[in-house]
Amino acid sequence: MKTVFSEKHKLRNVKTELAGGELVAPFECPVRAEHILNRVKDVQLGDIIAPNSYGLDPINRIHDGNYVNFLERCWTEWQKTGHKGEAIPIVFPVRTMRQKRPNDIEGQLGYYALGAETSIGDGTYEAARSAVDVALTAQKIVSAGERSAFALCRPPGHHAAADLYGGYCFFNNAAIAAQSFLDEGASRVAILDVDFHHGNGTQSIFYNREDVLFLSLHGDPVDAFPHYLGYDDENGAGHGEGFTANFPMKPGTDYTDWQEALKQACARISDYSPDALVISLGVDTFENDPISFFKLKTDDFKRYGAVLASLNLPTLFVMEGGYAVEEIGINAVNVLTGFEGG
Ligand code: Q9C
Ligand code: ZN
Repeated sequence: MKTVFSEKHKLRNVKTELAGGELVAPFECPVRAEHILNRVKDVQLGDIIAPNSYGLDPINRIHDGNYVNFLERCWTEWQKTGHKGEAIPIVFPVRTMRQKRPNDIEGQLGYYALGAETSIGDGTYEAARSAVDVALTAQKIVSAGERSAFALCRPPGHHAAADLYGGYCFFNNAAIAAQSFLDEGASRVAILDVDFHHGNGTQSIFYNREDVLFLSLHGDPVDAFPHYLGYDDENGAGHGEGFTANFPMKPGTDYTDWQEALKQACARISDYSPDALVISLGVDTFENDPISFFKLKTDDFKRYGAVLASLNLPTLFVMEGGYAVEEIGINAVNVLTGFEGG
């Protein structure tokens, strides 16, 4: 399996994450990608290639133009105010407030953010753009006929909605790749999100559509981020009714219970008979992940890689979360080698 990787991920290197009432070192950090890349090399998964540039058109198929523009100028505008720290939203258009975008940058940050944990700094936009190119380059490898490809994206994408960033995500790499399959002629694409967190961005983007089946296995929103989406009664709406499926699971869930949900999700995917499968690959389901509560073990990642392969579909893996940095490489690549039967 080929891996697509960009050194530009390093440009996303903010110093702060608001967590537990403190500014801490971000869980979503550059060394994550380095460990995964090193493991890809160690197991000789396949060629490692740099991305091509696809510009803004595929991004604009998924994201709001004003939102993209906001991300591009956010850091510059924030610096102009004279603030010393990184850009962090503190006020949001919540219940009782108007959903109108204000002019000043503090107002715009809250308008476009789903939370306050994801600081924006120098290089954030460029890194996020490169992650999209990584996803699209890998997507084109699969649409050209290879069985699978690995988009080693960083920053991740599945929490990003059409006009929302947060949960360490800016552009929805998996959604943009899925849309590209369709734009190149696919009739149906399935997105299976196995990251510990609900893929709220991806779900919202495709919620009313029948040409993308979205399925997510995740920590129950009553207990876990992103807190306000991912319940099992969210099944899609309008033309998309029946084309979203959620499998929320409780704290302490181990592979025995998790793989039952995976089996149900796989049955739904087979019934849908998609032309391509996109896996939002987060390995924060790992037992030692510092911010999650599932109990998957290192070998379990290999096991479920094999289950994914049994779907027998052209498959694009898009890297999402995973914060047990020491083990992230072995866990992520175990899914890929498991998929390849190794
Ligand atoms: N104190 C992804 O896995 N909440 N995003 C962290 C830590 C945010 C996760 C709480 C988690 C975002 C792509
Ligand atoms: Zn996650």
